[in-house]
Amino acid sequence: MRPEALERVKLIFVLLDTDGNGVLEAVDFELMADRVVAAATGSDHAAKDAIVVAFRKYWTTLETELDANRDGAITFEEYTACVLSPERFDETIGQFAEALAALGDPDGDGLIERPLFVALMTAIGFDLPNIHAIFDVFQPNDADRITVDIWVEGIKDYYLPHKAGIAGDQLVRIPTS
Ligand SMILES: [Ca+2]
Ligand SMILES: [Ca+2]
Ligand SMILES: [Ca+2]
Repeated sequence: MRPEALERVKLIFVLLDTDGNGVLEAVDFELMADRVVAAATGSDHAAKDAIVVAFRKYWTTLETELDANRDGAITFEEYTACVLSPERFDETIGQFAEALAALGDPDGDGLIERPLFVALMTAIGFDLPNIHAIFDVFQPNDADRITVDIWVEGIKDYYLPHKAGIAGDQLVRIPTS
């Protein structure tokens, strides 16, 4: 695994542990879904339901694949096994990526404005300077909008252990400016 990928895995574990008790459990994904839905201003019920479903599938996939001792909680040690067989998570991450990016585009024009992107990423727990850094790497147009497609691909890349030098690395680095 690339060291950049390990840093990404560490960060996402900390963020997914929404209640901060040190392990991932079903409740973390319910809390996270609530926070993201609350930030999804302008989205309709179908789009909000889709992200709730995606977060629940995210949890059930992790539980099925990674809860080695079957205690209903995933430790960081258990979680890191996800990088050994990333293909088992492709479908789940893909569904999550599509549902999240859709919340960024409530008017369906395929473009995401920076303020809504910031709101959604803040709800997940990323730091503001990192959120702006990744938005800039996603090549916003003159109206400061990125495409839904580039965000979906960025989310998928984030989870791939062999990837380095990708947009998602902006979320784990300390911005210098
Ligand atoms: Ca937790
Ligand atoms: Ca466990
Ligand atoms: Ca839009």
